[in-house]
Amino acid sequence: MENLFNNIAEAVLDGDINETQRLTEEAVEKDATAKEILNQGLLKGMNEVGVLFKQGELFVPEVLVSAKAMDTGMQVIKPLIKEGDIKKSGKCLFATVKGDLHDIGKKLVSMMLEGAGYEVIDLGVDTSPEKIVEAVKEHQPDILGMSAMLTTTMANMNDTIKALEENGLADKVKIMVGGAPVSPNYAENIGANYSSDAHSAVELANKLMV
Ligand code: B1M
Repeated sequence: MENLFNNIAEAVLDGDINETQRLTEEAVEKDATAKEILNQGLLKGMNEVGVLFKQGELFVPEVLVSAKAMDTGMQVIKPLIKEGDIKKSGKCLFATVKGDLHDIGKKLVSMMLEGAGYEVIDLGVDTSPEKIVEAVKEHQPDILGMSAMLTTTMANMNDTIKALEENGLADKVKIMVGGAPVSPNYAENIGANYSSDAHSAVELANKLMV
């Protein structure tokens, strides 16, 4: 099985969408768990993409194709994550903040929350504070989750919280933030709750819902 996981990682790194899908399906058929496929295959490949991107050995178009391959694999394991006894735990509204186009981490967090029984409404990427305010009014979620992957877009989380305050909505919704540049300190400073990954995001959501 280890070879198969390595091949999945390789397929993501190569941006080979069909191969990522085929190998992920093979791993599911062989009863690998969603966690194994993610950690030892899909995420391993994506992490390597991140390293090569940083070193300037991969460029945006290549990273985009790898992201698409990763997403295709995630769709294959989605039913596994959603298996189990699902009871409705609460409603979450998720968005990647304004100026930021990264959505893989947010999708993963959304998927895990859905697996834990939450209803998730995903507003997508590059979401302005105004759009989030409107969506909070419309959907009245229990939790608002914001994701940022760039140090330059993190501040838009704070702007969104301020916009919620101006509209009298800040105390009507629990706010969660996350993403690589976001720290527990930063979250605390802007009055939000922090979790570092998809697994702890579910734990945090459960805590916030009590
Ligand atoms: Co971008 N990018 N990127 N990129 N990209 C990073 C983030 C970067 C670290 C790469 C690097 O330099 N090493 C760097 C940011 C540096 C910084 O600001 N500190 C960077 C840069 C610079 C850029 C551009 C500016 C590059 C350019 O154009 N010159 C540009 C910006 C575009 C924009 O957003 N306006 C850009 C573009 C892109 C692509 C579009 C090509 C593509 C995104 C495609 C997509 O998402 N659909 C992309 C990608 C894929 C990456 C890397 C390689 C991978 C990100 C990823 O998906 N990781 C990334 C390098 C890296 O992270 N190693 C990089 C896998 C994912 C599962 O993890 O997103 O961390 P992650 O999510 C985790 C946690 O963070 C957490 O849980 C998730 C699951 O465990 N989490 C939450 C996330 N959100 C959460 C919310 C929560 C709770 C937890 O509650 C609400």
